[in-house]
Formats: sequence, C-alpha cells, structure tokens
Amino acid sequence: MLDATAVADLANRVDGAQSNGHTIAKLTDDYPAMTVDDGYAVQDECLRRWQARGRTLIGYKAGLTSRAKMVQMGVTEPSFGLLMRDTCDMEGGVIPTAGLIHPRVEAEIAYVIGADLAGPDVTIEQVHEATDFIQPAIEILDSRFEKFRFDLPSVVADNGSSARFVLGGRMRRPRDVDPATIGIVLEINGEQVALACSGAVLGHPARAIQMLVGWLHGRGQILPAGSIVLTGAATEAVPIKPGDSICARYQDMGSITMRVG
Ligand code: OOG
Ligand code: MG
Repeated sequence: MLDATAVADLANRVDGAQSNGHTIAKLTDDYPAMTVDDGYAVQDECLRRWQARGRTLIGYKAGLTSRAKMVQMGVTEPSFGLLMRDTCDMEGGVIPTAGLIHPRVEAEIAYVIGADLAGPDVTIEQVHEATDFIQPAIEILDSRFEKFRFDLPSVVADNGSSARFVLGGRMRRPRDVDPATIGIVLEINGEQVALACSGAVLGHPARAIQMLVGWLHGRGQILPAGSIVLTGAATEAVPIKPGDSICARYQDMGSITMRVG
C-alpha cells in the first residue's frame, strides 16, 4: 500500500488536473507499485477535499462493466466512482464542456435507489425491490490522463473519468420493463454512432448494483436510499465537440437529447 504522503501527492495531481483541465501522466508511471486499492485511497482523499469545498455526493458510477468498454479501454475489471451533485445536468439543455480535455459520451441505464441496500450478496430481486425507478442516462467522460490511456489503479484514482452526467427520458419501474433487454441507440448530429442492448452490462445492469453494494460492504458502507447509480456504458464511448447534438434513444424508455456547449 502507498503511504499517506504518496496518496496525498496523487490526490493533488488528480484534483489539480480535474480542476484545471490539464492532462497528467498515468499515476503508475511514477508509482509502479500502485494497486487498485491505492487508487480507491486516492479517490477517497479527493472526496474528502471535495466535501470540504461544499460539494455533495449523490451516488456512484460503475464503469468498465461491458465488453465494449473493456475492449475500448484495455481494462478487464469494473471500477466504481463517485457522482457529485454539481456534475448532474438537465436533459434538453446545453452541457458545458469548457475546461474538459477530450470529452466523450456514452449511454447508460441509471438506477435511482429508494431504500438502503447493504450486505455482501444482495440479489437482483432485492436490488429491484429497493429501486424507485430506472432511467436513461448519458455520461460525459473526460480522462485526465494523456491520450485517454490508463490502467485500473490510475482510472480509479481519477474517479472513473467522471466529468458530467444527464438523466432523462422515461422513468420505469424495473418490474414494468426488462432492464436487461433494452435496445439503446446513440446518435451524434443525427448519425448513429453506437448501438447496444442494456444486457451488455454484465448480463443485467442490476449486477452492477449488486457488485457496488458488495464493494461498499467490504468498506463498511451501504448504498443509501436516494442514491443515483450509473451502471456503466453498454457501448464504447464516443468523442464529442462543442456544437454537437447528442441523442440517446432507449426502447420503451424514451430518449435523452442535449447539446454540447
Ligand atoms: C472509464 C470509465 C468507464 C463506463 O461506463 O464504462 C465508464 C473510462 O472509460 O474512461 O464510465
Ligand atoms: Mg460510464
């Protein structure tokens, strides 16, 4: 494990790059012994700093949960990250990307949790009982690492490349649709750029919640009622630029549109 001085140094690098929109080298270049747990220690340290600045945690993001994403990023294990209230935008609006380095979009299913979820092995049924609704989501990623290239410890420290996210479309109860068989089409400026089925995420997007709750349990934490969880992109992420119109269409769940500012 890295010591507290190293964790603070890495939190400085990541937090600085996120705040100023500059790239940094992969953290493992300078700290080759860095582990995934060290990455989470850096993420925790960043959260402490953000909360001290008045930012609010409103949920979590799972990442690298589909084969398309694992192949695109060259990482074979899922990651968990933090969703902060000030990174959530309204659908139909202009999403600010000034200050982002090389933003990309991806389409996801969000779960909005209505009752606390805790324990090492919650079932999909328990996840669905505790879920108020599921909803289409677009995540805007922006890796702080050069050329969007990283390894798992580095991307975990960088909060899973989180930049912004948008919820929209139609809220559905998990009992009223099959969350594992939703067709998703992502369009940029009217052109189809990615296509997937929600089940591309771990066979069922609720598995991302199961894994998240198990991971939180291992840290002595729970997934509290009111949390928003992004379950991870079913498709690869696609680069965007100012002026682009983004539309993600979901079978039986409506669509989300936004413009890139
Ligand atoms: C890491 C974050 C992955 C997802 O949905 O798979 C992620 C990245 O690809 O930059 O958010
Ligand atoms: Mg994502």
